[in-house]
Amino acid sequence: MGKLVALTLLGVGLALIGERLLAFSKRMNVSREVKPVEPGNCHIIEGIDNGSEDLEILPNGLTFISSGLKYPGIKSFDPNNPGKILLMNLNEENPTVLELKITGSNFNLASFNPHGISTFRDEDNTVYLLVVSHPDSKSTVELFKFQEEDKSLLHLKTIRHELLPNLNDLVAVGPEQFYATNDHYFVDPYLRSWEMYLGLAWSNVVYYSPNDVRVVADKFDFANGINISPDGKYVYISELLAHKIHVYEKHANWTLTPLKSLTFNTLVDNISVDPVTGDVWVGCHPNGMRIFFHDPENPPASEVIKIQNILTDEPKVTLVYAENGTVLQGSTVASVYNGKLLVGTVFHKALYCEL
Ligand SMILES: *[C@@H]1O[C@H](CO)[C@@H](O)[C@H](O)[C@H]1NC(C)=O
Ligand SMILES: *[C@@H]1O[C@H](CO)[C@@H](O)[C@H](O)[C@H]1NC(C)=O
Ligand SMILES: *[C@@H]1O[C@H](CO)[C@@H](O)[C@H](O)[C@H]1NC(C)=O
Ligand SMILES: CC(=O)N[C@H]1CO[C@H](CO)[C@@H](O)[C@@H]1O
Ligand SMILES: CC(=O)N[C@H]1CO[C@H](CO)[C@@H](O)[C@@H]1O
Repeated sequence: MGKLVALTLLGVGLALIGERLLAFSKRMNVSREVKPVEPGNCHIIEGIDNGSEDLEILPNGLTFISSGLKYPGIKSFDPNNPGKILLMNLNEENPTVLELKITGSNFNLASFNPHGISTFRDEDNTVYLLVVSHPDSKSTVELFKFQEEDKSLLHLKTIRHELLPNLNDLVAVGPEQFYATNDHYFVDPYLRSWEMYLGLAWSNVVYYSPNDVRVVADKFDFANGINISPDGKYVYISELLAHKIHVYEKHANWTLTPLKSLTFNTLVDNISVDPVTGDVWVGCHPNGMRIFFHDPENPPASEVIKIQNILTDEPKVTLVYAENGTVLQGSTVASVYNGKLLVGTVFHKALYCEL
């Protein structure tokens, strides 16, 4: 009898693991090939080889790019140097990149590991840059003031909180106020891998301000990019391994209520919103396995989608760029300014296109 129970339990256990592994390959979308699509004149931007994980374009065309991410399980071509914030001016005819100097007495540059970024502009036009960083595998939000005169970032503050253990991206709603995604629940690298394999969907979104911090949305299968509509009324969240973009309504008390979700045939990563049209641009991974398990012979492809009229009953989805990884590996983010498109990647190069 005991043996029968043990065998039954073993069978059930194996079936469950089999089911989870099958589900894992679907969540990773392991077998889709990519047919090339190009919007027009595209070229690789010189001076970016080691990632352009997140980028944000200011209304005046100045662009911040985070580069050099080191993240568990993800490739880095430059594992021994700290990350950087790069600056580009999209009004230039052939925009070039420049590394921003970082100043501030309490900031440890050697462990700077920038990930998601967001800007906030106050009434005096001061530009604050908020950067998710992973010093020593931890999660912080670093607050900087952008000083355009000498192209530098003055470090003002490091924000840490127990509700911000595994940060990925953030969207600023004030200099010291933001919504942020935690892409995992477990901090321990071993447990976090199992969390991903099993699809526990314990990742969440947190609202942060100096005197009020709370979880405002949860149960995501890897909450990734986050952004806000130009009128500030809606928050968009990408759920990477569920292939979904969620639209939430934002209330005056900062709570979020779910409005709708769109499902895609690709892993949706970082989100940017066109400040003029409200269109949503998403950097995507058609094959998640190639992002998490890098093989130079089979590099991860890149895809960019544009979503128009996301709030209506019939949003229009366009595949704007697709490439199998020969040119651009692992696109994470895409953003537009004045007929120009920038596409960033987790650990590879960055692309500039004239639309
Ligand atoms: C990327 O990293 C490699 C390895 O450290 C380095 O040789 C190269 O100069 C870096 N490229 C850029 C543009 O920073
Ligand atoms: C926040 O505002 C919404 C909409 O007005 C309301 O439904 C909700 O109960 C409020 N929540 C809290 C915690 O105050
Ligand atoms: C990617 O596409 C290029 C050009 O279309 C082709 O030459 C190359 O073989 C493809 N690579 C892979 C890995 O499919
Ligand atoms: C800002 C942001 O969401 N960055 C994410 C972009 O995509 C990569 C790959 O999934 C993530 O690791 C980043 O966190
Ligand atoms: C090949 C594959 O598994 N494709 C799936 C990717 O994800 C979308 C959305 O969940 C599915 O519709 C595809 O079948």
